[in-house]
Amino acid sequence: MQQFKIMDTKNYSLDTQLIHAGVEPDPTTGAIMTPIYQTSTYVQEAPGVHKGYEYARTQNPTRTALQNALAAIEKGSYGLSFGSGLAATDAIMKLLNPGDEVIATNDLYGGTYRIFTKVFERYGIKFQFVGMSDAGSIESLLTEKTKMIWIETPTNPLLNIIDIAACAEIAERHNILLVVDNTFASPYLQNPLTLGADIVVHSATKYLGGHSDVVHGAIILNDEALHEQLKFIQNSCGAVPGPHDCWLVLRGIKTLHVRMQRHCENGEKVAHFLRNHPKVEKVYWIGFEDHPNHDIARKQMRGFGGMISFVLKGDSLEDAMKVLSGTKLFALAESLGGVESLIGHPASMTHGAIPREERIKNGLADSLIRLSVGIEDANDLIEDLRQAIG
Ligand code: P1T
Repeated sequence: MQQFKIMDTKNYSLDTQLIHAGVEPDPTTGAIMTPIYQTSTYVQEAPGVHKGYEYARTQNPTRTALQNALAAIEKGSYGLSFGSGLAATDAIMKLLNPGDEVIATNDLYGGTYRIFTKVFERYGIKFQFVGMSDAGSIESLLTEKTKMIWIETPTNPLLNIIDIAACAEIAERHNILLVVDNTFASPYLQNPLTLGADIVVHSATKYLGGHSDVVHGAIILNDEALHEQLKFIQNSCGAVPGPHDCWLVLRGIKTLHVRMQRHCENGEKVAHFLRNHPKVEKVYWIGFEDHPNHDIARKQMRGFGGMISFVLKGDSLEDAMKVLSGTKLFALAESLGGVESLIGHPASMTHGAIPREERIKNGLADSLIRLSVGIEDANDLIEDLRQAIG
């Protein structure tokens, strides 16, 4: 069998990389689309004599194509795919040892908070959750035991912006790892590795997949030794995705640029509509010039995305519930980043795992409504919100 030849896409723009990176016509048939290698094992000619593939937990050609594509579009050297975003997070945490400490942002996906506090704290890893709008304030919290800074930016669901380059500078000086969850931005809007981050993690379930039809996770990084460790964990712990799921993400990636452009356009229109609505108290959207870290968003991102949160005047949970049940186009569902618009209630849905006291302290109100603005017609989306808000 001929080996896969991977096209070197380094000199092409991101829009071209999204379509070609990692992907080559199938060497056996010329199929332009990477086949779904639905196999658990590969036949060897003699023990140890094989075509580079031994067992599908360890390697799968569909996964290899995706991992190479992920590395290219995140401007990294290596990509690793996992069965979910949280499986990728789990693998990163397994780099640590009992007694190690992690400084994590205090606004983050509820499932990430849950795996940190309910799983890894049991294994002796300590987490400190802190506001990071002023990245410089992290430094005073570091101890000899701190081994990792974990950030999401923009954060889920309050759309805080954290200065990646400033965090990377602190992490480098203290010889600790900076991990950036880049799910909300996607590689189209932000590339943390180019700003000095050590590891990028994605819930590829979201913008990368883009069609709400697959659960998937990804890690991208530059350091060879760290890649070897994570590849070892990927194979040893086995949270690998199936080839069909890899194929769905590969297909999603090909349209990331055109989808993200429309997510950004629609997000801007919906954010302004909400801000001007008399019944809306506050809109969280990173494109507003008075967003506390708007300048940092401008510096490190190429657009503002499709994620918006808001609270109604009066801060009434009952009114929020009416809006949540009243939209027709915005579907009431967990998740984000798909072509269709979603509406959600973080306090009871995506962030239900965070104790209420902790949530409120960090600014996540019971009445907060979160939108994942899709790529439908913006006027239809605005009309839907208008009739639901009343
Ligand atoms: O769902 P999964 O693919 O395991 O990804 C977890 C995850 C990680 N990081 C961020 C920033 C996320 O938003 C998520 C998943 N989030 C949702 C399901 C949600 O609706 O917010």
